[in-house]
Amino acid sequence: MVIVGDDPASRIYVNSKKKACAELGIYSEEHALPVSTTEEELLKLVEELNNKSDISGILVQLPLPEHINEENIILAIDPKKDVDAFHPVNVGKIMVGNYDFVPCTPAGVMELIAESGVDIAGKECVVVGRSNIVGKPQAMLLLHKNGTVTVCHSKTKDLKEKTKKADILVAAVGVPEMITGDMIKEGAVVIDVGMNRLADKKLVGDVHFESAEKVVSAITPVPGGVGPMTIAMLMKNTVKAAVINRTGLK
Ligand code: L34
Repeated sequence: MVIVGDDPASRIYVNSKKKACAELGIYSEEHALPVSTTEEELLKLVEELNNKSDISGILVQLPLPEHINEENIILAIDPKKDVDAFHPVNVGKIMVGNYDFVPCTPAGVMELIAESGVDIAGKECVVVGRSNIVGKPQAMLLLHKNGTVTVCHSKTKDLKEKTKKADILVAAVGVPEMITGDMIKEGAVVIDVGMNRLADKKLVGDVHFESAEKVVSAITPVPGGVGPMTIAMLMKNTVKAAVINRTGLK
């Protein structure tokens, strides 16, 4: 795990990842670098980790400080060690539908849906948000499970009209409590990927839980929903990476 700078949220997430590794008996090391780290220095560290045979997975916690180009760093990670599945090779594999690593947050959402016994095939799935980390891969994963997928974003006209049609609604916009109960279809399954810290330190999702709860058949809370699943899926990818890198088997 590589963390650059002192973003408090990133610190919490990386600590949780370290703890999960320890609990499972996965060896982990943390490389905490100062905010003044240059792109060149970070690239050098990634290269070193690429070449270390006892390291199966590399995770560079995002966001990175502004002076570092995230794309360059992601491109430098060996795709076989890319447990986030952010490298374009792994992104491409997801698009094609033949992949080793699934990005952790969308994978966690899929696991939640599957474990709840919800069948995705033929359902109206609406993803609100189109980030490379969540929205786009989420849409692909739902499509692979034969959902009818709509991706909404900041330029979408009449968002409510779209969300109201969703049997499965994934909110990944990053706007606190933006999706309210009146925007949700009766009986829908709602997955809240949002992780917004309000001024009073309260952590809320992208869904207004109190109004949504009255309408849905199932909904994930924040905290205690998608966040811990993200970490669980990272562990799954890491074990997979260890097997692939040591044996060449899948
Ligand atoms: N490289 N960067 C990389 N990989 C990732 O997979 C992430 N992400 C996102 C941010 N940057 C990343 C995470 O790890 C978001 N994320 C993440 C992971 C865990 C949790 C939230 C976001 C989590 O455990 N959330 C807790 C609450 C923690 C708190 O109190 O702040 C929850 O119960 O939702």
